[in-house]
Amino acid sequence: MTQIALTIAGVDPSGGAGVLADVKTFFAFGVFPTAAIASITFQNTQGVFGAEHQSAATVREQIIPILDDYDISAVKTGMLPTRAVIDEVALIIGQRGLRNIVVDPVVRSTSGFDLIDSEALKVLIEKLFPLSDLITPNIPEAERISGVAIESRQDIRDAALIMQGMGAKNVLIKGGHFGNAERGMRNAESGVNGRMALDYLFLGDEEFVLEAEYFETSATHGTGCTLASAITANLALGNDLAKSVSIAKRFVNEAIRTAPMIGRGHSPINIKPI
Ligand code: PXL
Repeated sequence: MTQIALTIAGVDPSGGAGVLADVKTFFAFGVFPTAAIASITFQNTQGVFGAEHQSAATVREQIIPILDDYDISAVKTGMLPTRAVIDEVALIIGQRGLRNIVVDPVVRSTSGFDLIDSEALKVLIEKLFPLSDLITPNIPEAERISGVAIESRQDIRDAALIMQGMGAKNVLIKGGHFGNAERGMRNAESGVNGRMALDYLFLGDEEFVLEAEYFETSATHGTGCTLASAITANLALGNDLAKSVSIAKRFVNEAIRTAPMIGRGHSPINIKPI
């Protein structure tokens, strides 16, 4: 039986991140993709130059006909730019009893463009965290949301606990941002092998560390979106959370390894059928 997933996120017209990455990823796993656009961004591999946000009404008008017609097995949210859009998405998820909800708490692009205002981030935490099955912050997002300056493995644990206290049942903190000049030192401090790409999964009070080979590369555009949508696709297929995260991590790792190296900035990754 065909499984159908929905992404509610921003569009990156250059194809690296956002809805295009999500749709490619759903397709790659054999899940039928549907998408509601929360914002149209203006960007390429070198940066984000602006955005035109959708209203709560236009987001609703995209989603409701999909839900009235299809049985949606899993939902990913990405860039939800305003309080009004977040309120609307939370309302729809609650009213329609949508399940398998993966919330990627997108805050800022790699190039430093704010994809959400700070008032909206508060509402995202209040309204969407309790509805989520998994949230997938990277380290800067986890720091911003939890208020913990993450320097060590214990800081990651503390940040996850705080986010669980905010209503997120399960938390995946992506360790890729340890991959800067300080990485070796910071990871050495935290007793972690500096040459691995590590993600930290907190399922209720259980903690797992996921390991993959670390690639020293600039091809990282869209990794967060792709990971979250790969998890969503696997939940749609009926896999449990731990298995979905593990398959998704392998998928993104391979996509980074085989990135097409296009564009003059951070190349998109190679999202391809498995
Ligand atoms: O990776 C964060 C992100 C999410 N969604 C959209 C984006 C970006 C980063 O640029 O453009 C639409």
